[in-house]
Amino acid sequence: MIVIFGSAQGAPLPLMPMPVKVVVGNGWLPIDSEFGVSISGSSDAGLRRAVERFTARVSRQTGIPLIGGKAAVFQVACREPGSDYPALGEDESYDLDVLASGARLQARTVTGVLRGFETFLQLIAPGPEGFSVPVVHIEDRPRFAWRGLLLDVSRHWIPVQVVQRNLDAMAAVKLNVFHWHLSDDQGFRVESRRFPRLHQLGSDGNFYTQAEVRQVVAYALERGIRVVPEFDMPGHTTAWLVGYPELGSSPGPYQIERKWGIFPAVLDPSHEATYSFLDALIGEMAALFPDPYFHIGGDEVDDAKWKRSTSIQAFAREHRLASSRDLQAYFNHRVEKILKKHGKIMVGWDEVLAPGLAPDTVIQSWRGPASLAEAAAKGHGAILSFGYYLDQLQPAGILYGIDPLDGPARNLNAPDAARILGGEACMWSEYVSAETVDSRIWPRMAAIAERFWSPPEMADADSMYQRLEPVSRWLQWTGVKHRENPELLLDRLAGGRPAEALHQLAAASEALGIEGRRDLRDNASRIPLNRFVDAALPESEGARRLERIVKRLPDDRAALPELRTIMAQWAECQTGLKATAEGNAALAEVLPLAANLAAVGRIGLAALKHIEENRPAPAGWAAAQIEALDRLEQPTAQVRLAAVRPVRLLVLAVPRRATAQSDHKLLKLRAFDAVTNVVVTLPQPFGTGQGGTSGPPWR
Ligand code: TNX
Repeated sequence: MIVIFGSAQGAPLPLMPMPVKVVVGNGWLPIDSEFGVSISGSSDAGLRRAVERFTARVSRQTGIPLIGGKAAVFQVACREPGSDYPALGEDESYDLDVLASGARLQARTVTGVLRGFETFLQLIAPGPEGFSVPVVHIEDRPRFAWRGLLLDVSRHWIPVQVVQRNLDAMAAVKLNVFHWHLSDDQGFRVESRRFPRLHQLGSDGNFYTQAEVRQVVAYALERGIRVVPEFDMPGHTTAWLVGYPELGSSPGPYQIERKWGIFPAVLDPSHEATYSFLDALIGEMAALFPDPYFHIGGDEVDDAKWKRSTSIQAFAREHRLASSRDLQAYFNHRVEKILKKHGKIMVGWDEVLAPGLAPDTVIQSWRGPASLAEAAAKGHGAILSFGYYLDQLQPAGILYGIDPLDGPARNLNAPDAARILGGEACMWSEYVSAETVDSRIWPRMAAIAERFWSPPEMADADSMYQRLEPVSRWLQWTGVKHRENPELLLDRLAGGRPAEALHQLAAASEALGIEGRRDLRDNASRIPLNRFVDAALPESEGARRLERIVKRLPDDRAALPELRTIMAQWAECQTGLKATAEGNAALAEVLPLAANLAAVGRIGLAALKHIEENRPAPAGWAAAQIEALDRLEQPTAQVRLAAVRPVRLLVLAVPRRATAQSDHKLLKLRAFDAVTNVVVTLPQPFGTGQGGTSGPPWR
């Protein structure tokens, strides 16, 4: 395998996921109004629609209305007709050749063509002669067959339109599984005609009609994305029991949960009526979702109600089910049979792994690489989600560093390792709304998509970050609002007043993830997600750019004026914000943060002065600044100041005289931080090896 990536200018091509093989040549293929696509080989309606969408996107990205004419500019050769539905493990490979005179895309399947189109679209850029694509030869295929995104639409409602734009962005980075987490304690989100009280009483009116479900499934399949529905059971079922309390392990009545956490509502596994209900419901849902895989959740079952019920305990004794685990295994076994009857293969979280589980059941691992490897070693298909929890808002570099085949999976023999099908990032929506979800998924999801698609050697975080920024901007053309909505949220907070300082402050900040927002666990679903933290991004592009610049000091002094401008802006932030924030309750919590940024800016200015004048700082100065920066980095208003990181590097770049002993120690420690760039404290690996009822430590 050869991976040559780069462009004539030396910057890496903004491709993500990076293809298996990229050979860049000389010259460009111009895109003008005569750009057109011809299809040879197999050509069916699905492929023709894909071509239409593709040309519309070329037009959208360039602003050039395409009138066609030179139909042969882009030749697409697809060897096989499209399938009715994308299959797990289907051939997604493609070859793309771009010459100055025209381009050619070859693939066996329509899905391969779709993947190739996205690569081509990522390559379009304005060049010396107008919009063009570099001359290039690309060969590409995915590393893993299962490359997914879980979207929780229960904790916060996510309307169809938002789902669809995220499907477009998923397809753009070659993801192929949309895991739709459709029910949980806070909402049952699909219309059920068999059991209408599920959506009528369990959703606050926020549910997808069956027509909408079909629409989304069709939308996804046109983009080469499978839709795997999840109906979480037997726990996480409060919303079901509001309308059907008789299915519960205690009499009820039940109400939709308004909080976040793990709740006692749990289906009664001892009751035949539970299984006839599930048979009818699964039958109804199986007909809506063509995918052969059907997710039953199975996570985090609180067994208190089982233990307290005399009838359930009697049932357990009668069936020799010694523990709650056994009881859940019995339940899973029954559900698995129902799924089989309706032509479905079961998928479940780690907790469903138990002796006697049907061998084709796929395990999705949230507990970690050990349980992933265990599932694979026991003969099950396995998907890694541990480490890819988007709701923790970790930087892309951390997510990128996690590989489904790392850790214990390395010790698996080849057939066992082959059962690790891939991974899924999880967008749990406790602290995410329809407005903010795009910015919590993108662009970080693109880095994970590269992990799932590209060869494992493609692991250099610097290269990833260099490409992530252009890819993030490009993703806007797919329709996702990860950059647009946060700006709007800030303007809303400013209420029409000038908001420059507020935008600067947001650009210098990073929102805390789920662990940092625990104070909102109660009354949670009714608290609007319209604060500064909701507008702040998980990761600051600006801070990262500054870090890169500062790391080039003192050799590259050309950047000093720009650094000074930014530090001065920061130093002014508090003053700037005051006028915007006056009499505005929503911004009150942001003022101390602005004061902190101003302090960071002042430290930066002082450091720059030393650097510019090449004047050593007095003994103890650097250590004192580092200590101050540590304090300024402590979260305020549920965000962390990313601005601290480049300024810390700046302080370390200040020339020093023979340093006092205490300085030495401190600076050595800090320099280590700066080099490894460990900017967040990683949360403890959660749930590793623990029972089903205890959740991650932050819950
Ligand atoms: C755990 S891991 C959950 C979800 C929560 C999430 C919050 C798993 C299968 N369940 O119910 O939303 O943590 O991060």
